[in-house]
Amino acid sequence: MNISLMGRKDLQFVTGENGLQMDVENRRLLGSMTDGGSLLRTVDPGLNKRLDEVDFHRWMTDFSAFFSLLEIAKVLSQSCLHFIVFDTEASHDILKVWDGPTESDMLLKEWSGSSLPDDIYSTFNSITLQFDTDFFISKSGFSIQFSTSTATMCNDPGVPQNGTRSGDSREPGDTVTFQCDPGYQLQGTAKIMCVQVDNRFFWQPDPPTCTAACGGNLTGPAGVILSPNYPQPYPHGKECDWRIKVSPDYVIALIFKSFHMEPSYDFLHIYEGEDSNSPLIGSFQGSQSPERIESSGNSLFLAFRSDASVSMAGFAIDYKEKPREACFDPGNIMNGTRIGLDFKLSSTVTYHCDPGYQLANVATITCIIGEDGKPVWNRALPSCNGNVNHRFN
Ligand SMILES: [Ca+2]
Repeated sequence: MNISLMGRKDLQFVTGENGLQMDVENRRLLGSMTDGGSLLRTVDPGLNKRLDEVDFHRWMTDFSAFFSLLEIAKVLSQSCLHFIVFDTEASHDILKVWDGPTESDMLLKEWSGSSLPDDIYSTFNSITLQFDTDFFISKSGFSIQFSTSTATMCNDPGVPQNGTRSGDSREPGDTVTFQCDPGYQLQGTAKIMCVQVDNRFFWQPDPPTCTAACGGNLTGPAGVILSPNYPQPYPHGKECDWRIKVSPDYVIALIFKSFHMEPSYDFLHIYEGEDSNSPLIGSFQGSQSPERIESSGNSLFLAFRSDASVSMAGFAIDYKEKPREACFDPGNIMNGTRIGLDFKLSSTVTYHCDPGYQLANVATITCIIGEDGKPVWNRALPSCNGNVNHRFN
């Protein structure tokens, strides 16, 4: 099926309740189109006056493969597709969008599942949508708005999820750079340039994405470990290994920020050492993780294992190093200051409150050997309370 929408500037294509389907006998496309967003109607070539817009020959030819193609051609210069609704059977009912005709081989992107895609732009004067569905399970489908304009500069390259962008200029020759949030890895190139070729304006190379990778080697003094795809559910059947190694004479603390795994089937195993032959500290699953784990040596090995079904959001874990014979930096308190920068065993740190605030609890903490044989502060931090017997003049 091929629907050429000549010169239309705003048009929505909405699949029917049972997805996009074709009825050969009645020569009817089960799906609907809307003009301007309000009027939904089924494209029925037998009744519809827009017969000339539907290339029946292609439609019928391709029907045997249960294949549909919507081609929007002859727009001014570039098109923008804006998704209003998107819900298809993940991995089986797939929407593909090409820059130009399919023969151009320039696949912009493909989607399936239930996340709403971001806007997507063509750089040619046509854009092609192809929707492939299998014979099973139909979701509500998609609704897409499209608009066209004459390009004079590159499109907004967007900001990657879990990342940031520096630079706003989009003229030919301009560059913008991207950076990922801690724990995410840049897929692609950090710096891209706006390029003009004839009437086409496009970024080269394509803007990068930021993804939570499956495993890695971490050597910095601090960092973040995220389950693959975090905060989206982790993939099935994954084995991801992380090695953390900090300076000699330092130990590692893991601080669990979030932890959601399928109980009894998906695990995070943590080993005291460089690989899985080292002693196991613990195997964690479900939503029960320790608040914090501290190593005895300067390396930890984390092994994530997911089985073939059911996935959850996974985990976000901060790690940081500290000298072996010392407590962690205890931090500052609100409305107060501290004296003492030495966190070694038997060192003390003392807190003072700002004027107008009164100290609650004991002002001085001491680094001692805790019950687990590791250095720990002997008591909780004090706090500074405001408006205690405070008189307004
Ligand atoms: Ca699972």
